Amino acid sequence: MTSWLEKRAALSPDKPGLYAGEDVWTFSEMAIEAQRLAEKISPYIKNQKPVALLITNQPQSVFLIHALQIIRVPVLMLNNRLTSEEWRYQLQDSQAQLVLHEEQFSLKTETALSIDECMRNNNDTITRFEEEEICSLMYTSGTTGNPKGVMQSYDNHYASAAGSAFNIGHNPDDIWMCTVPLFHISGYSILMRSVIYGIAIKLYEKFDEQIIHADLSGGKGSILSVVTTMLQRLLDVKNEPYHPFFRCMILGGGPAPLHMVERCHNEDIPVFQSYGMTETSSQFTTLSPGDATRKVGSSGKPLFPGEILILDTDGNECEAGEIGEILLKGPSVTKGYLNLDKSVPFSNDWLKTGDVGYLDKEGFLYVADRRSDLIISGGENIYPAEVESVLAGHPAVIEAGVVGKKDDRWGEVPAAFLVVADQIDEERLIRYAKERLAAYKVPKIFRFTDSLPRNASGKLVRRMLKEEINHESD
Ligand code: S0N
Ligand code: AMP
Ligand code: MG
Ligand code: MG
Ligand code: MG
Repeated sequence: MTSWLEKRAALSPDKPGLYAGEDVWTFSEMAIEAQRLAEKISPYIKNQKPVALLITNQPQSVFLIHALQIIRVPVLMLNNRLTSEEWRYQLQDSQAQLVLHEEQFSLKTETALSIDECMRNNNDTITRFEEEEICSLMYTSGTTGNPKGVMQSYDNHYASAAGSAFNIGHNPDDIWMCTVPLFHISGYSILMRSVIYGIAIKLYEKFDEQIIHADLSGGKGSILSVVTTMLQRLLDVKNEPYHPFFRCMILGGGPAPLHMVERCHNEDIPVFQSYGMTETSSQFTTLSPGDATRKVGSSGKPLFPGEILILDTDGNECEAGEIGEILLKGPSVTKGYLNLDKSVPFSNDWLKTGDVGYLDKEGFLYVADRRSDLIISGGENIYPAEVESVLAGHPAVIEAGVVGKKDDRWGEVPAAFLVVADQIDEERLIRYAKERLAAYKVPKIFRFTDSLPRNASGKLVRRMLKEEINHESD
C-alpha cells in the first residue's frame, strides 16, 4: 500500500511540502526522508500494535510520523508536557510495542528507544503492513476514570481535511503554519491536510509571538491554527498589518472571549472560530469566511457532511435557541476509544460530547459550557477529578476540589480547595503534585477550608467553588 506522503510525492514531487527555519523540503525529498526512517525503524516493529512517539515540533518528527504511515502501524502521539507516570499509563493501556523518543525525554521502560540510537542501525528494507485502519491515537481524559485512547482512522483524517477545504477553500499555494504541537490533533491534522491537499507546512519548534508576527506580516504563511492564548499573545505584539497572503486563522481548542474576536474583525484579522475535539479529528464546526463578522460568538456550522443534534436532559431534540448537550455525527468522528465499548462515547451513533450549547435559527452553533467541569489552560485540557485524586493522595490532604479560575494569559488556571488534616507547606504540596502531574495541571491557587460543598447524594458541587474563586477579586 502506498502511504499518503508517497502518493503526494508521486503527484507533486517538486512542490515544497515543508518549511522549517531556513530549510525547505519538496514532497519527493520528504518521501525520501520518511522512507529512510521507515527502514531504520522497521527492524523494531513486530506487529501492528501502536508505536508511541515522544517528540517535539521538528522536521524529523514530521518524517517519523510519515514513516509510521509507510509501515502502516498506528502511532500513539504522547503529549510531551506530561510526567513519566502519565506516559506510562498510556503506554500500558495501548500496549504500545515501542516508544521512539527524542534524547531529551528520558523514559525508563523496556519499550523505549531513543531516536538517535535507532538512527545508528544500517537496515535498508521496509516491512510494510496492510489494511490497518487506525492512523493515530491520542489520549483524552474524562469526568471519571482513566484517560482513553481516541482512535483516528485514515478515513477520519481524510474526511476532516476535505470538510475544512470545502469551508475555507483550497489554494494550491497555501502554506499552513504549524505552531501547535504535532502531538495534538490541532497539529497532526495540519500534517495530514498538507499531504492530502498538496500544500506546504511551515513548522515552528515553539510558539514565539514575535516570530509568528513577523511571518504573518512578511507573507510567509496563509493559514494559521491557534488557541486563544496564542491569539492573545499575537495581539499583544501586533504593530503592523498582516500580509494579504495570510487569509485564515483557525481559532480552536476552547472558547474565545468576544472582545478578542471583535478586535480581530476591527483590525481585519481573518479569524474563524471553530469547535472541535480529539474525537472529531480536529475542527467539526467552523465559521465560514462569509459569516465570520455576522455571527461573532458562534463556532459556525458543521463542516460538510457533519451533523449536530442538541438534546435536552430528557433526550428530546432542542428547539433553536434552547440549550442542551451537543451530539455529533459524521465521517471525521472517531470510531471509539481503544479497547472500550462503542457505547462509552456514543448514543445511537451520535457522539455525546458532554459539551453544552445551542443552535440558532440558521443552524449556527454556540457553545455555552464545557463538558463536565473541564478546565482548558492555554489549549491544554485539565480534568478536575484527576488533579483532585492526586492531591487527595497526599497524606495531609483529606479531600480536594479543583476548579478553573479565569486567567488573562491561559484563559483558565486550576485552583484547589483543600480540607487538610495537618498544617501543610504549599511549596511541598506543589512539588508532590509536579511529580505526578504535568506542570500545567498543578493548581496555581490553593484555598484551605473546613469542608467542601456537596449535594444531597454527597457529590462535590464544583460550581459553587468556581463561583467563589472567580468572584473573590471582584
Ligand atoms: C500556549 C502554548 C504555546 C504555551 O507554551 P509556551 O509559551 O511554549 O510555554 P513553554 O515555554 O513550553 O513553558 C513556559 C511555562 O508555561 C507553562 N505552560 C506551557 N503551556 C501551558 C499551558 N497550556 N497552560 C499552563 N501553563 C503552560 C509551562 O509549564 C512553563 O511553566 P513552568 O516553567 O512553571 O513549568 C502551549 O501551551 C501550546 O502549544 N498550547 C496549544 C495546545 C493545543 O494545540 N491545543 C489544542 C488541542 N485541541 C485540539 O487539538 C482539538 C481542536 C483542534 O483541532 C484545533 C485547535 C486549535 C486550532 C485549530 C484546530 C483544528 O481544528 O484544526
Ligand atoms: P480536545 O479533545 O482536547 O481537543 O478538547 C475538546 C474540548 O474543547 C471540547 O469538548 C470542548 O469542551 C472544548 N472546546 C473546543 N472548541 C470549543 C469552542 N469553540 N468553545 C468552547 N469550548 C470548546
Ligand atoms: Mg480531549
Ligand atoms: Mg483542548
Ligand atoms: Mg490524603
